[in-house]
Amino acid sequence: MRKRQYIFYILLCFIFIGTVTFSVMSYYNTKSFVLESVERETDELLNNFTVEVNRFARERTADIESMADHIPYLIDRDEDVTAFLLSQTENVSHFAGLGFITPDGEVNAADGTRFPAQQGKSFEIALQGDIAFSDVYKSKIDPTQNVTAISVPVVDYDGTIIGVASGTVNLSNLISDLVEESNLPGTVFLLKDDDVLFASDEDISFEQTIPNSDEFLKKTADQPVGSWDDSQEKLRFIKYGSTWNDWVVVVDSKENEANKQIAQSFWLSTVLIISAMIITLIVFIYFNRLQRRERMQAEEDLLTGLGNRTRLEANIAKRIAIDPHAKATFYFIKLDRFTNFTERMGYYWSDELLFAVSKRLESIENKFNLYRVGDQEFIISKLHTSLEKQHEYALELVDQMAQPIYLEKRNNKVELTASIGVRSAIGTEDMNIVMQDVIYASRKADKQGGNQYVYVTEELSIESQEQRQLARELAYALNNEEFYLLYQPIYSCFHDRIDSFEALMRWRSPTLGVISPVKFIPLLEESDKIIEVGRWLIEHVSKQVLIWESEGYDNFTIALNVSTKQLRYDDFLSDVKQILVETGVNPKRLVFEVTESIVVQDIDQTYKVLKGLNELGIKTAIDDFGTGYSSLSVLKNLPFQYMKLDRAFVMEVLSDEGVSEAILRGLIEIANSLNLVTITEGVETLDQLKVLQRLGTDNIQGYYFSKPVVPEEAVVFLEDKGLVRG
Ligand code: G
Ligand code: G
Ligand code: MN
Repeated sequence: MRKRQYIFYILLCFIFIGTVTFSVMSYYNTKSFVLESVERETDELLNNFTVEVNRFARERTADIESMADHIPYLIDRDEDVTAFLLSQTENVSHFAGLGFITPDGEVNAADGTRFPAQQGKSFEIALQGDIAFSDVYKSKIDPTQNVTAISVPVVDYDGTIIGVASGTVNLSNLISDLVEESNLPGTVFLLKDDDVLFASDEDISFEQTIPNSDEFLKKTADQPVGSWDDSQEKLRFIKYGSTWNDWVVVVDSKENEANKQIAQSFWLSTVLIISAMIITLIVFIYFNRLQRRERMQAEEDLLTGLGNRTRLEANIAKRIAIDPHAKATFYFIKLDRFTNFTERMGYYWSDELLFAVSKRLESIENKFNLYRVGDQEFIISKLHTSLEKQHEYALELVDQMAQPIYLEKRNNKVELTASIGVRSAIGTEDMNIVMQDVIYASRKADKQGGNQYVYVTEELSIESQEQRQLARELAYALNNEEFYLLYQPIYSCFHDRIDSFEALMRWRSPTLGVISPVKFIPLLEESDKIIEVGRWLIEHVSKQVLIWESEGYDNFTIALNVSTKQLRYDDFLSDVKQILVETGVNPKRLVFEVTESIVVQDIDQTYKVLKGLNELGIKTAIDDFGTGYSSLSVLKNLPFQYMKLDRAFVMEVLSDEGVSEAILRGLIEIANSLNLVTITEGVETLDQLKVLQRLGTDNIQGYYFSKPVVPEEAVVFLEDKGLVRG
């Protein structure tokens, strides 16, 4: 479960990271690809421009040179030169103007006009025999044009220079044409000596494009070809190149169409990442919900839909995490005798009933505070209220649970009650102990008859813990041989001597000391250990009989106590039979005592067992008679041979003005008429003894003769005769 969860989250993370990485990479790839191609295009463009400019200049220079070759033939007649120039103008349309400059500096233009040469310096150079290129100037013929003059010396046959052939060219026009052809995205500038002579877009000035133009110009002067880094904008290339006669072409790719591609890629990546995020989030939420639902189901009781113990623990843990000192009160509700109902009605109807009970509880308490923690066990966990309110609430619960429950499908009412344990606790307390305490309290309420609540006080909590410790230690007592028996002598009035004993169990715990059976017998019964311990007891007593017999005593019996659980145990009789066979003890030496309060619970069953014991030769006694709630008919219907009169009557026989005496007399009379031998318990003084003797009891047991003692001490009593005289 945990592992699966981790794998899932890791996978989800991988997918998410993968998608994001892919998107980012794809964006950067596209970007660098686009940038590269834009740069390449810009480079190509620049290259084209410079190559074209250079070619153009070469061709025009060649044009002028061939003109210069011709002129000596025509030189004698001015008109012929002018006509030739005119014809050349028509031939080579690339010139803004053509002319022949005489050595004295007069320009004979193709259109027949004459004027002094404007570009004296280049004229001078040409007159010296070199080809010269002028600065840029405004054309005389068409002042809107900025032109450059190409001057070539005209050499006569004899080698003398007779003038200069000159043509003016407009590079701006050339670049402008090229720009139109190239579909340039961006701007092209043509610079010559600090001047911007051409811009492909009139709306964009050179200063706008390159703010620090001085630096730029310096760079172009140092380095004929290069790029200008404008760090402000990454998606832009500014490249420049120098051409013929120090013209500089600048290409700015700012408006490149390809930039859109980058933007597109950017958006695509963004959309991808956002989608991945949303999908991851949705999957995550979905999975989380699924898990929560799974967890909720695992924390829910199928039958009632209430939370189960797991949820209770989780909720307690949550509450403690928020506030370790938070106080809460727990009400542990156990339905009384519910197993009886299940046995009688079967699982179907007991489920129906449990469901109805859960609905009843929901009518009292918010569902979130309600848990079903066992078959017929519920817990209400409430925030702490005053002690008074807790008691009020517990009482209300008892009341509500005692209201008959109507089962619609069956159309009948079921009478139910509950035993409730209540305890409040703060978060820092050990919840295990808290739960054990409320369960203990509920069981106590059950033992006290059910249909009530028991509040866990500090003392009760200690008692509950002691009981648990006792139970833990008791589990090993039998194997560790910590049980032993004491024997209390019983005096026979008729024989005037001790002729029987009652075997009484003791437990010596290594940690807790000697413990009374009043404390540990109920615990043994709860854990069913009483069956095993009971077998041990019968066996042990049988062996004691054999020992005493082997020592020569043959005038005694030993009584032992049989508990409810033992008596109800299916194999009880066969166990007893087996012990008789194995030890070979004479059953006539044994008396089994059964306390009055338990024989009434299931008379038929008790009858069978008692009868069975008698058939084996074992006598039976009804113990503690007179204080239980049995009716006298029990005596009529059950096969007893002895009646043990409860200690309570003897205790008050001298102090309650004859009441106890009257009851004892009556009981002894009944026993006599039913042929039951009487044993009166609890005689501690001679005065008590005398009253009992007068009343005619058959046997007497009590401290007057002896407390329960070890077998070696007990057996000595068999030798004494004439214990009581007078
Ligand atoms: O000996 P003492 O007074 O502590 O005995 C207390 C109670 O424990 C008595 O009611 C007695 O019947 C019961 N008891 C003592 N020994 C045994 C025993 O071996 N088996 C059962 N079932 N009860 C015993
Ligand atoms: O329930 P049952 O009868 O088994 O109980 C017997 C118990 O009564 C024994 O544990 C024994 O210790 C106790 N007992 C026997 N005689 C006397 C007596 O004279 N006084 C008191 N207080 N207890 C006695
Ligand atoms: Mn007894």
